[in-house]
Amino acid sequence: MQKTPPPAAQAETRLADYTPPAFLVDDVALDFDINDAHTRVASRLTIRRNPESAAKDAPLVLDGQGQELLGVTVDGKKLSPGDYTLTGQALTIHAVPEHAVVAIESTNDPAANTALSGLYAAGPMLCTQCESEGFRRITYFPDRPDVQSRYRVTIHAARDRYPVLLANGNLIAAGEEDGGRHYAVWEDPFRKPCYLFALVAGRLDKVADRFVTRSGREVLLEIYTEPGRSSETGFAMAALKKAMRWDEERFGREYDLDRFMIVAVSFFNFGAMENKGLNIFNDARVLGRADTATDADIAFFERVVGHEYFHNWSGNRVTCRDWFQITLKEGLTVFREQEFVGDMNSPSQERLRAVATLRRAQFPEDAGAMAHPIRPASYQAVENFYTATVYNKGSEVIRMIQTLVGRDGFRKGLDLYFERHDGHSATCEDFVRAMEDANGADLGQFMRWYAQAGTPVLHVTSRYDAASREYALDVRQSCPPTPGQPTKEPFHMPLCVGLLDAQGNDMTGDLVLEVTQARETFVIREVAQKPIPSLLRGFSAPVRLEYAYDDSELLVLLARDSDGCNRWDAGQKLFTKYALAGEDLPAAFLAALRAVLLDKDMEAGAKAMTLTLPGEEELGLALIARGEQIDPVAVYEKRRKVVTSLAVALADDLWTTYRDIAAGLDEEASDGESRGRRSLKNLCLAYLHRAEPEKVAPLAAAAVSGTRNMTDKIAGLTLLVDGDSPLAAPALEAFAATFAASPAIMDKWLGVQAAQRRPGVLEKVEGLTGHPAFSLGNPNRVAALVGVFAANPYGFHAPDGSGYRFVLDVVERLDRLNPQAAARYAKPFLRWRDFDAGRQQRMRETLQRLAAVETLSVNVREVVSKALAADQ
Ligand code: B3K
Ligand code: ZN
Repeated sequence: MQKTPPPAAQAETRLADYTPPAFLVDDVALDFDINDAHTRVASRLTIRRNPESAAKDAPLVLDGQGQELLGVTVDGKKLSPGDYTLTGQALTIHAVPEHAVVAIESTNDPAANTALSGLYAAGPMLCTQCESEGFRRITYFPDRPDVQSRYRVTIHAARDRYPVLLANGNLIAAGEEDGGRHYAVWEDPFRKPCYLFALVAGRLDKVADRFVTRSGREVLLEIYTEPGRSSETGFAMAALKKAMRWDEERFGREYDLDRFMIVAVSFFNFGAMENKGLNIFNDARVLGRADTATDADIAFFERVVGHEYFHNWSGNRVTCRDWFQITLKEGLTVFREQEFVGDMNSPSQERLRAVATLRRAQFPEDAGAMAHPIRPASYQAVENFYTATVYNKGSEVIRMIQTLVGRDGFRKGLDLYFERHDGHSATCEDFVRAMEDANGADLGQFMRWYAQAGTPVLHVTSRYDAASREYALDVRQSCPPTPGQPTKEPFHMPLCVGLLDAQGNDMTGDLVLEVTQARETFVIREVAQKPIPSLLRGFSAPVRLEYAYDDSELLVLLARDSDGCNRWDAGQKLFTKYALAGEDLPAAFLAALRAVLLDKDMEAGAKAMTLTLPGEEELGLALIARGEQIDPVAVYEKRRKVVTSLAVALADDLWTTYRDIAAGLDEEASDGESRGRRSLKNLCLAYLHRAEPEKVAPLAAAAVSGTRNMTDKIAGLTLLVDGDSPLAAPALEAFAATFAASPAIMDKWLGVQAAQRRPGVLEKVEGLTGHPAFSLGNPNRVAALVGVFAANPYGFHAPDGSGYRFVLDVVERLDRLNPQAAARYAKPFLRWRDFDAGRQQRMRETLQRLAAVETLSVNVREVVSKALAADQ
């Protein structure tokens, strides 16, 4: 028996260095023997040399980490130590024939696997997570997505402890074994890369349903949960059926196995995973009812269930050649998910949400020390690159292609892509080529979106000539430097515009201008009067738009633009301007906001979004765009001042709206429309709390104790805590007493306290790290407390640096358990250069202290070293 040494430090892996695998694996037979102390894995790999590899004599290199190797045979012959080399990273077998059967036995210890990558214990059950590189922690294997194999998986375990045994594909045999044990055999008929492998074993509850595909095949749908939670699966099951139907109707994609399973687990590093036929979900993203989850959680169930289901085509049937191509599946799948959520609810609101998310989460990445294109050129830890850039900006890039080739052309291109690459590993070039070939389009310059980082800026000016009735838009594009990319070439992008007359009537409809040059002029003819331009309609490109609107033009856009995005954005621009100037809102803007609030035709959810100010993150970016530095506490106070001025001015209408909605809203209802109405109701209450805190606090307390609706409870608790009301402590106590046994609900309780915008919040959060509801070993608990704290200017950005030290101490401790999760909390430091001098210094000092820790994981080391790198 050989014990493997720990992994050594890793260098940059580069896209340019890609070479095809030396060996392919056609068939994989895995046998898992689950025992209390460890799991024994016997694997049998049918391999052959890859004809496409130039390395004709290369040895067989199998990735492997965190296991003990028990033995290896090649074609039945046992290898002796001289036949192979074993390191902490790989098993290399020196002489292997063209075709061979390699059999390997190893053991691993799921209970000790705190990294939650590979096979691990998630509370009472065992489950797997393999993307990106977790399969190598289960067995020795060429762990790369361009190796695709057929899998047959046998699982043996004690029946009482592990009555349910699941793996990908179809169940082909099951039965009893001696000693109270049993087994199950699963076979997946589709070739797949190993990152889509999954296994689950445990005592699980189940709900089942069925779906008949458009070609008439019946599919068994199952959702598994920890005991006692199956009554919280209703939204997910409904969403799954809707997603299956929608993908048939919108994109002609049908499900391909007889069974589709979802398992909800309570220890998971992110939202969910699209393993073939066996999706594994973070329970916070799939389980809940109106009395156990908030509306925001519930909205996510449909989104994430759809997203993972859509991966069955965009990701699984056609997968990625290498991990630089993550956006090939993720950008495309986010795009599909957004289209789905829009069609199921409100397309315009979904678009606003997507744009707001991009600005809040992705624009800051583009401005930070790890800015990367949607397809990065290199990485140290690939897990650090599952980012808003790869996902959300990636989705915007797909959307731009749809705008450029049209909706029908996009469908043709997507069909061609699936037809050409089904069953294979593809690249971003393959995707774009299919779009070009199906449409006779030239997307050569467009490919720069895949290679250049940074948020481009469109500087637009306009000229109207009354005599010739011509309107000219002068468009200049630029893109700020990002690490390793001091200069950028111009992007090809669709600029969607409309022209409004002085009253706000649409004069032109949507015009799509194709911007390709650093500077160019577009002339629009037959324009009857000097228009107000509605620029970047639908947010047609992921850029920052600069146009010198005056306030009166923005008020017309806010009141009348037929484009929902620009109506909303006009309000956002005005809010930003007044907030940063530290001014009260002028009467005309308040009147426009009142009109929105009272509009009879506008959906409540859209009203809530229009009446919500840009967040602190976005206001900070607006300061950077002006060449200033950020004092996050000052930004928060400025934002708060505008909130208060709105609340005071519109108090009567806010009360009326609040009462009207409260009177008619069913506390059990969580459909899209009810969620929108509830969000407007609670927004009104939050505003009113600024204007009349004494009047609102009792209402907030009543919501915490008097309703069963979790959204309202949390909204109430948030107001009490934020206002430091005397009612806060008893409400927190009562809440904790009621929900102590529900960790997912207690996460919200932790989060409310970590979000308190008041000096001294750190002390509370430090205290809560000792509360039984908190645990460093569970990513959801850490996100609820530390993640929320890291976004709180009063805590994280406390001027004495105490917030920075707290977060990096957590990073250091968490890194020893779970490097992927730890790296996430180092990322807020990537933008230390954007803050005022005092904060810059403290952030840098804290980073340097962490950099001195020798045992850092590759994941955290990459973030820290890139944050401190000099080439910015
Ligand atoms: N593909 C997974 C994400 C994997 C993250 C690995 N660190 C879930 C998703 O995007 O659908
Ligand atoms: Zn995904």
